[in-house]
Amino acid sequence: MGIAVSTARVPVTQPDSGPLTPQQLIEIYRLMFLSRRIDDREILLKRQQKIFFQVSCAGHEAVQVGAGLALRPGYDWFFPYYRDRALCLALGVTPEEMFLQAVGAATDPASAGRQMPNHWSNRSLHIVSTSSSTTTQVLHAVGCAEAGLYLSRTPEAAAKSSGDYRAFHDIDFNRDEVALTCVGEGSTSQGEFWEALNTASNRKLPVIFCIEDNGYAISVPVEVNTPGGNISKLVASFPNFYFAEIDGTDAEACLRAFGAAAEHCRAGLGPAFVHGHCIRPYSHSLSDDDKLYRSAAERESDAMRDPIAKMQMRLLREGILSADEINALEQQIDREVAEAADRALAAPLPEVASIPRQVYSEDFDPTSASIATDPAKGATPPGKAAGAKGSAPRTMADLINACLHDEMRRDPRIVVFGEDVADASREGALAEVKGKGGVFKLTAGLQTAFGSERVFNSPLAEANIVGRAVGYALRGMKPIVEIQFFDYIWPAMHQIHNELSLMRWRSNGAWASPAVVRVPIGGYLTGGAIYHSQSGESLFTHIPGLRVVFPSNALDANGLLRTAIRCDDPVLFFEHKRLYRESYGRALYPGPDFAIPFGKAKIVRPGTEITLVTYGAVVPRALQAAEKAKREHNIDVEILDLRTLNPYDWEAIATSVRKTSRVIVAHEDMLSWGYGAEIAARIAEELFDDLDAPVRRVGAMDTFVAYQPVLEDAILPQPETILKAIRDLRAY
Ligand SMILES: Cc1ncc(C[n+]2csc(CCOP(=O)(O)OP(=O)(O)O)c2C)c(N)n1
Ligand SMILES: [Mg+2]
Repeated sequence: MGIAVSTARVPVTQPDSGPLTPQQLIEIYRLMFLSRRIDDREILLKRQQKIFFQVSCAGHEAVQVGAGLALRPGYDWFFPYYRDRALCLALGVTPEEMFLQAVGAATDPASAGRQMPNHWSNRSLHIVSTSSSTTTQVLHAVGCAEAGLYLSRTPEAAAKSSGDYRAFHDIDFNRDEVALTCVGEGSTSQGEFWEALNTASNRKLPVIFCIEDNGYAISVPVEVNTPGGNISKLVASFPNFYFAEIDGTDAEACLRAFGAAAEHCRAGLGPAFVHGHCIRPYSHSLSDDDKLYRSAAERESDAMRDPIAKMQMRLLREGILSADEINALEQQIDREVAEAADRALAAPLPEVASIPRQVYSEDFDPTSASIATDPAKGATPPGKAAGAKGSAPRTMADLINACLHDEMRRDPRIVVFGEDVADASREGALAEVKGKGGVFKLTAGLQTAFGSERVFNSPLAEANIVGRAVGYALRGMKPIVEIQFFDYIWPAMHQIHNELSLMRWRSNGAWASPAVVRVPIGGYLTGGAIYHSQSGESLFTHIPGLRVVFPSNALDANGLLRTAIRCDDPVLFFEHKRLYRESYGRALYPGPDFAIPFGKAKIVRPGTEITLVTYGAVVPRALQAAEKAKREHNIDVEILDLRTLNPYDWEAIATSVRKTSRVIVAHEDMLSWGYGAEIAARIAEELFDDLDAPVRRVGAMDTFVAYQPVLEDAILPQPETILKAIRDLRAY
């Protein structure tokens, strides 16, 4: 028969739809061979130093083409990993686009020269930006799938709306869509893999987990990663799954397995797990040499299972193509690959000026003065019945809770989840109980008001919380998640640092995950001890792409949380536990639209002789110190509450320091490497001529926070510590 090579996809093959047509088999072979030849060309280019990294798909082509052809690009959702070249080709990414990424061209559509080759991203095909971190993407697939279910039940949530992040996010969803996520067998050792199976199983989500098992994770063989050497056996008891363990070098078996998996998911029966045994004929990457750790016999037996050779034999055996026709097809592919590579090598390189682009949203500026509203406008005047919003000054906890209620009412895209945030997961209990609503009660009443689809408990797994939030947010939803204590944010650090904050920059703005992560933080609790008193905000202000907010009072917390929710960047929203219910900083309910722009410090106490820059729970302590300094020592201190730590209000700091010529930066976190180090360094660098004394810092001792109050008091900065710094600085 004649060769018909086309770029059109073969139609979706359902499991019982009879034998594959010759045309489909040729198309499968074409895609697999194309993928291998792109790898080979990249290897050549790497040796010629025209590209800078190479990781190949070789040996995985059959399982990937099977997955790609069984699913629908631009309809289903794809969370691949770095080997998934053949998958992406099957979905519609072009060879030229792949080479553009390999050379790091300005026109690389996946990342504009920011990511290594094979770090996929294509908005219109629904291929979500891939990182190098193994396994983080599985939780994004879970969040994406549950967002899809929510949207299909609540289609009005997809409506565009001006004035906030919704204006910039097109939402598309399909009632029977599925999310595919792929990992190697080694990556199944990551905790996030099990966290994703947990939620997909529990919530019966339409997620297909594809395990591309080539028997090695770089040099580590499968039995080291997987007890018993077979991941299928370990996961077999998860409820609601469709399971398939297949020869991942047999393209037809793969296509049928993914067809059946998709059918199970589309029918709403739950997730699927497709485990394909494939091979790795090339080393892990061009930086690896598998001859260092694999025997020759093992490598040879792998080679006998090469999926491309197997498919070629089948085409010949079944008389679908002759040897000459195969040759002609391969030559045509070689030409296509060579031309695509040449075009990519001639493509323009990125401008150095492009580097800062897309760190943050270019559509919504959360520092804009136009965000600011007058609190008095929305507030109910005092004198109303007790308990009514606005009838009396409210705590920070109350006004955060009020903001969450108001925003959830306004915006159906908001979902809230985390540990213990629901009123009661067993809804029936709510007829007789009051509900939990968070260990600090900050989310109290939200589930009762907005339902269990929008407010629900997560498993006790912090990476699960943030990873799923990324999956929700990247398709336009607005997750507001809670990490129960700052002290336990660390399992989520990987997701926060490498995913949440990076999604926009690494995809050059094609994807973003503007979620809000609320985090109770800090000490001064009298008995909070090591694991309920931690600070550490500078670890997060050190992450580009992440907004960091740290209010010190009820009104600021309300207005800044509203901006956090409405803005288009991921926000870490720190809530100091000690301030939740203090009498300091209570305020009237400011109404449902009160908002404060980011990056605007507040002068809490005007003064002329010393500038004291601070935030969080140190604000009331600094005020006490400043009052005493005035009263007892006649020193006039100006206190600036930064309110947001990234961005921060440099203008306010500079203006005050130019006036006073003396400055202290005070915070609760440890002194060394703390937030104050950066502020102090910048003041020294840019305001040196304005200073009459060295910049002083006040912070906690360089230890953890101890349980016994005598120790806690000595470890954390107190009003007396601050007063001493004020007096020393005045005397300098
Ligand atoms: C979280 C994380 N840890 C370590 C690495 C370094 N690393 C890259 S690939 C890899 C092995 C992955 O093996 P497997 O999951 O089996 O996938 P394969 O490469 O074999 O397809 C490792 C350890 C990484 N990228 N991410
Ligand atoms: Mg592997």
